[in-house]
Formats: sequence, structure tokens, C-alpha cells
Amino acid sequence: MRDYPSDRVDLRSDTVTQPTPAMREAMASAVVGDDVLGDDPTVIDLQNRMAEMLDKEAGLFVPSGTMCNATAIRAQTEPGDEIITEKYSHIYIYEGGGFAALSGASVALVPGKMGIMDPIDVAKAIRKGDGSLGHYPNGTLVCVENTSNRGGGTCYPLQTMDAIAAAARDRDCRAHIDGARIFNASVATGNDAARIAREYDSVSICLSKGLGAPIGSVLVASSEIIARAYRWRKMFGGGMRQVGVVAAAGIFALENNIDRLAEDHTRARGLAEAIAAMPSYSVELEQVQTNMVYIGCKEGGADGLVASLAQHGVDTLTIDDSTIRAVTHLHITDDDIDRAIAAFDASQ
Ligand code: TLP
Repeated sequence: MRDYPSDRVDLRSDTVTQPTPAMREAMASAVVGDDVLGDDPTVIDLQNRMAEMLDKEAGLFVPSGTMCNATAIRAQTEPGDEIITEKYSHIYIYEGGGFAALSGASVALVPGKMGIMDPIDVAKAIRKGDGSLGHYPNGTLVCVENTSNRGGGTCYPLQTMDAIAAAARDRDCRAHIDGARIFNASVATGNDAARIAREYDSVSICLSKGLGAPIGSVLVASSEIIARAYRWRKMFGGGMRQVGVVAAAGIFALENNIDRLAEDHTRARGLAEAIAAMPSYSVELEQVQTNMVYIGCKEGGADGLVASLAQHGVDTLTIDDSTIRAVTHLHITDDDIDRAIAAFDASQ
């Protein structure tokens, strides 16, 4: 049954989820304090739980995934340093160049196969000033996105995660995970999130994607990194007051909405297979590992396809000229998938 007030099938993103009645109840009854003064017990609880789940020393609640990555980068680089990340990573493509504006960092881009970087390519991309006659910046932070959004919602194999972290460490470089959807990766691969993140210095985790909270991300790392991130969060304007009302939604999400991500993955798979069988579209089924489906259509046809699907009550997102994206989440039912399949069929 749909538990939010819309009869549209909204597949634009898993960010569109609205707090369910039960989540709203948890928010309404949250005990709050002043988090800038450090005494909001619900925020402290959320930070501690997330740190424990990822097996890191400490956590920091921030308003968004973008700010979470920005504070992680700023806390682990100096102006003039270089970050190393995949060519289509969210940090590079979709964060407004924040790494440059807020951290003064340049970026070395690494190719990916379905968004997954090869550890050898990462190693090659880490440059150091020493021995370069002053030509190179210092590569000091490798950023790995797991799942990889533009890769299609793909999951890094564990050995690749470990090998990338080792390549970074060998070159005196830290490693960060943009784990906006790390629990999707965990559920899809059967690997514990703490194990996925074991070799990494920091992880940003979104509560407002598939986990269904309206707002919020948590950065987890060593106490030392979190102490620095705390200061940068303040300077970026992310210190919030009675924010336990929002943290309570995050706690509810951790308690209730992780295992159910498997349902989103099954529905995405069903949608992908049905669309792949239609002659007008292409879907790389190998990429469909979690809750995303990237659909190829005729050159220049993406906006028209999105508009046609919308006329059938199905909302999707244009990615480029010939690609659109559909994302499953906790408001999407089996019936919605059937409606979406019919809409794709009618839009051929
Ligand atoms: N991704 C959004 C858009 O910004 C593209 C989406 O609809 O998928 N890391 C990753 C891997 C993300 O996909 C996103 C959001 C973020 C970080 C940023 O999170 P927010 O939107 O909370 O700043």
C-alpha cells in the first residue's frame, strides 16, 4: 500500500521518500537538546549508533550528503592538495565543485568500469609534490563511491575496496568512502558495512536516500578526524540546534529500513529486465545491482521520453541526451513497477 499522498510513480530518485507515519511519530516524540551546545541526546545517540555500525570511533550528524563529503574532504586535505576520484563520481559531477571552492583542492580523475575504479589506476593517479620539481600537487585523499551512482548503482567487490585503500595508504594518502548508499551495497553483497569500510579513514552515509529519512547524513571516522570535521561543519553553516527531531528519523531508518532495501533491489531488477526486453531501449543488466536502472534511448530522446512517461504518471530523471534514470525506494510497490513497465511500453 502506498504510504504517502501521491498517486504518481516517482522514480526520479530515492531522495524523494517522505517520512512515513511511524517515522513522523518517532520524530514528534524525540527528546531534543541544543546540538551546537552538544546536549541533544537523540543526535548523540544517532552518531554513536552509526559509528558503532561502521566500527569507527566517532560520528558527526550533518544536513546533507554533499556537506558530509565536503567536511570529510576539508578535514583531510590542505588547500593545494589533490583528491583522487572516479570520473563520474558524485563528488566531481554533482557537488558544484565544492572540493575546489571549499577545500582549495584540485582533482585527479580516474576511469571506472561501471563506476568501479581499478586499484592500479588509483595508485597511478596519486601524485606527490616531492621529487616533481614542485610541479605536482600532493594527492592526499582518495574518494571511493560505493554504491556508484553513475555506475548504475554498482557495488565494489570487497577485495577492490581493500586494494584501493592499500594503494592510498602506501602513498601516504587517506581514503574516504562516499557511502551515500553503503547499506544498499551491504544488503546487495551480503558484506557488513563495517567490513566494507574497514580499511577506510572516513565514510559519509546518507539517511535521506533509500533509508527514507527526510534529512541528514552521518560522517564516521577516527575521533581526531571527526574533531576537525566538527569545526568545518560549523564553518560551512551546518551546526544545527534542536535537530534531534531529525536525528530521530535517522534512528528510525537504521532500525527499520535497512533490510528492506533488498525489496527495492528486486523491484529495480524486475523493471530493468522488462525494459531491456523492449526494442526501443537498452539497459546494461550487469549494472543493475541495487536500486537503480539507467535506461538508454535514442540519441536526443531522453527529455521526450521523460515527458512521455510523466504523462503516464511515471516520473524519471534525464541523465544525458540519450539516458534516463529510474530509482526504486520505499514508496514503490509491485503495482507501481507494473505501471512503470506499461508506461515505458506505451512510450516506445
Ligand atoms: N545524489 C542525488 C543527486 O544529487 C544526483 C541522486 O538523486 O542520486 N553521494 C552520492 C553518491 C549521491 O548519489 C548523492 C545524492 C549525494 C552524495 C549527495 O547527497 P545530498 O543530496 O544529500 O547532498
